[in-house]
Order: sequence, then C-alpha cells, then structure tokens
Amino acid sequence: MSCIFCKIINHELDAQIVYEDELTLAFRDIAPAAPHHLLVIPKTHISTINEADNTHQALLGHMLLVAKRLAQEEKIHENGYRLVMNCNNQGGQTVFHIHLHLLGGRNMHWPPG
Ligand code: IU
Repeated sequence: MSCIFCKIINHELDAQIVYEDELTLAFRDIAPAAPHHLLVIPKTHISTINEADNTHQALLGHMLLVAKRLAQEEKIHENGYRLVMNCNNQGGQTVFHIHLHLLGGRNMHWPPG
C-alpha cells in the first residue's frame, strides 16, 4: 500500500492530526498555503472525486461537516474560509487520495490560480 494518506491513517507516517472519527481524519497541511490549512480525508481510499459514487454520498457530506466544525475550532468561521478539493492534474491534485482543503486566516482571491 503506497498511498501516503493511507499511511497517515494507519499511523505509519507522522502528521499533525487534529481530528479523527470512524470515517475521517484531519491533519495540518505539511506545506500550509494559509495561516490555517487543514486537510480532511476519508479513511476509505478514493483516488479522485471521479471515483466517488452514490455509496460515498454520506461520507462526502460528513467531510464537509467535519471541515465546518474544524473551521469553528480554528476560530476562522466568522471571518471566512475556503474549502477546496482538487481533481487530477489540471485541477492541481498531487496526492491521489481525496482530501478537502480547509484554508483560512487570510483573504482568499478569486479566481484561484
Ligand atoms: P493537492 O490538492 O493534492 O495538491 O493537495 C495535497 C496536499 O497535501 C498539499 O497541500 C500538500 O502540502 C499536502 N501534503 C501533506 O500535508 N502531507 C504530506 O505528507 C504530503 C502532502 I506528500
């Protein structure tokens, strides 16, 4: 099993874990792109959002609610924050285990780069 995020889930690799439940794990991004930058990942390996199907509906919704909860814990929910999921090369995905970026603590720009 070579997926780096699966290794973090299995505690074979270190990460700054901030949240864990039966379905998801959240940790601080190793190369933060904002003062607050967390990744919310499912414990089930799904390579890209293209591979998600109806059986993952509740899991994907749960990831959003975990991100919302973490935004509150990070105290960035009132000023605002951004949730991003990149898909494949042109979308900027570099780790092929889906993850929701939670970014906050600075002004975000639109359109994104
Ligand atoms: P992307 O959407 O696939 O580009 O995001 C991958 C993120 O995973 C990126 O922000 C990396 O800094 C982050 N990351 C990490 O936090 N820990 C790691 O061991 C690895 C990547 I590899």
